[in-house]
Amino acid sequence: HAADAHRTDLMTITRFVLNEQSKYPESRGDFTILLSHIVLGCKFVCSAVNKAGLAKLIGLAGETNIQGEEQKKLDVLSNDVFVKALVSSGRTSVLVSEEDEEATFVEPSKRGKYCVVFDPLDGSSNIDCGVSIGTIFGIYTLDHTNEPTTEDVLKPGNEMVAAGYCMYGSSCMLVLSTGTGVHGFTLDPSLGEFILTHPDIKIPKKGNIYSVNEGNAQNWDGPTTKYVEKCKFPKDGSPAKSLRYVGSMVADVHRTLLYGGIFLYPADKKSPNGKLRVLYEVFPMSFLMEQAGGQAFTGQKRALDLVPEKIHERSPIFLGSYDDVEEIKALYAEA
Ligand code: AHM
Ligand code: MG
Repeated sequence: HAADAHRTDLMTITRFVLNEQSKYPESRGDFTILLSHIVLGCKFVCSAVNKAGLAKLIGLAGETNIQGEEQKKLDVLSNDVFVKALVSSGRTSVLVSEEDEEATFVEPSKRGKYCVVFDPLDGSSNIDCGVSIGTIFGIYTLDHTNEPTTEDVLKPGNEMVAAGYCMYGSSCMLVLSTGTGVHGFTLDPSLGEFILTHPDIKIPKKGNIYSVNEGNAQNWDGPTTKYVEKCKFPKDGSPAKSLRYVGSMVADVHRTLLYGGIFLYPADKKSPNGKLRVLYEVFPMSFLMEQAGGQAFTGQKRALDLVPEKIHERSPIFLGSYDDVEEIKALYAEA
């Protein structure tokens, strides 16, 4: 039976990536090794998040991170685990983490051909109440043998070779794209393996959910204000959209990917570049959205065409179903 084959012929994430790589005869398995270290980090964070209440891991570590926010213990722990896992993979040269002001340059003996940008634990305001949080990552290749610099990651998102996120929610899910569609893997805790459960995710062409922090509405610009007004009071006879906003980018984007709709973190008068960071929030999510058939727009251009000048740069972002993003693009075009 098909169902039985499913239960006994397990497509783990490693097997999946090895299959993909075998299409490239020159590949030596470096990416698979890198990914297995990212997966290890995700499993560790998943287990730490699940134990957080019990183990009293929750609480302030007494430090603030570079964005001036209070840093929770789990953030520090997750960052340490990812940095160490990535360095020890022997496949990375430059790391950029939301939690570290400066990029990490891997010592020469441990260097490899990839650069990884990541937010080890995004959605920190949700940690203390047990709401879904996640890890976001993007991967570039190093295209030279000179001393690595931040220039190696200050590249447009369309040059990423892979991107993904892991959501620590009601189940632990890793969603990955290596540029050949988007695939979702669910952690089977009894096996400790991510199993392919959502092959080739395609976002619905149009959705009926919008997701935004409406508390910022008084500071929005014209096009964003008009768009949200349209969601609530459509004039063309279509039904009003539902509002869903977790405040955890991974959870809000994951829902958008599966159910369709649009996620917005626009510019506002107080934050002219929005809140979300280009390298490790906007780019990976935009990469996934495009790979799933959706779009990602900054208010000015295709998000993946941005060229960041600083590693912690921010950008407004509108991403989701193709038709829904098309509408916001039209509003910006006529503004
Ligand atoms: P963080 O990196 O401090 O966790 O902030 C990022 C989070 C995103 O997960 C989420 O989309 C956004 O901040 C929510 O921001 P706001 O509370 O302003 O709506
Ligand atoms: Mg974060």
